[in-house]
Amino acid sequence: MTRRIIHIDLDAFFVSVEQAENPELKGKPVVVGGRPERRGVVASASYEARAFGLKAGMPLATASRLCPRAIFIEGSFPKYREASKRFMAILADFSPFLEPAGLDEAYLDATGFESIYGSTREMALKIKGRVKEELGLGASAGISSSKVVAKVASELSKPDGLLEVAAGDERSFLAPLPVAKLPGIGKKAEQTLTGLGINTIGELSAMPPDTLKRHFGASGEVLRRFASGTDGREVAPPAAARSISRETTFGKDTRNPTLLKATLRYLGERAGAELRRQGKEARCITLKLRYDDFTTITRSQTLSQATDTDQAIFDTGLRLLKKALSREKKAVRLIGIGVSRLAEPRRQLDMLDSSTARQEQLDKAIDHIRHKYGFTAIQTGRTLLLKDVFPESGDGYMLQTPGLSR
Ligand code: DCP
Ligand code: CA
Repeated sequence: MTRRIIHIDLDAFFVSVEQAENPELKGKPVVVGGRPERRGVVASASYEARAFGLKAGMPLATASRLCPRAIFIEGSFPKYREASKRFMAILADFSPFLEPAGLDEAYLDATGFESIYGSTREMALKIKGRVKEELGLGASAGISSSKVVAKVASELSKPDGLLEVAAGDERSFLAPLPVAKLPGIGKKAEQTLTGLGINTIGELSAMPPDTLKRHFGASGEVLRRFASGTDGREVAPPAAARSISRETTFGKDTRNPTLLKATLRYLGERAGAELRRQGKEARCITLKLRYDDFTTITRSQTLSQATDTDQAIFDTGLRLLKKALSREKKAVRLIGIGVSRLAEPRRQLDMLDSSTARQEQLDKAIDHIRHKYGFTAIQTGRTLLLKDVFPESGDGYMLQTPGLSR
């Protein structure tokens, strides 16, 4: 029996959340990403704004030039995360075989659900209806026998669309589409293919496997299978994250060590909070810096013992930062910190030395307060000065870009 998979993706997600909250924004060119005079890029553009050529990733200044009457909104990540949670909760009501693939998209395995909803199409329509009714958001859905074809179909049906590809039609559905529509084909692969005279997915599916292997290595075979509409990947909950990181771009490049340290402390606390929320500990701490000339460095340190305390994350990050600042005098554009080599805690409580135990208790108490009253409800002395640098939302500082402000 062929599978029935639904791929569902919210239309202009960040913008739609803003429009649902403020109906005056509906039907207008709206951009989430920040004020056009600020640095940064478009995170999400309404379809009205896209008519002017605006799209995600475009510098805000360019966007405002192309469409001067567009409405620019800073955006608020906690709000989008909340909407995402509610979206996923609706989907989970329809099928337990649910695989989130980002904040605003997911795959559902709907095989065998026809008897409940009449048809997969009916099921997808019901999902769209509930998302509209309960969240005020538009969604597009693709239905097919595999994940890759379902995703292409939902994308093609946007906005507010629904497109079903019948079993057996997968290959002919994909064949006329440009190769860039195939998931897995980025800008570079597209150029390579164009260079080889391959423009459509159909042409790609007919390429000799050897040629594909020469240009794309092992992924060549995957591309060829995807292009012929063959994709056996199961709908499965995603594996646990292998690392957690937080980063931000400064409004103005900086050499101020106090500001750099305070921001590092704040980002480290955000990463630490997520680490503890997942009940994990980390063995490796990584610092990331991007300088004013866009050169980017990362420096990592492996710890002798896994940790989940803010203090240990910060201490290690600070050591790496001091070393980097002593070596390089360029101004810093972006700073980030990450924790990796994650593992479940294995130690016995009584084996902890008492200072670590105190740290862990402190973090636990702070997490609790933050969960109840927002991230900046309680702050370490070091991060307080960020008040003058970053605007605050209900749940922490608003960093650039909103997508990374968690
Ligand atoms: N996003 C971002 N920066 C990007 C791309 C996306 O911050 N370069 C965020 C904002 C988007 C959300 O992720 O609203 C979802 O990304 P999508 O690619 O699904 O884009 P949209 O939902 O905005 O539009 P579409 O209707 O094309 O799905
Ligand atoms: Ca989307």
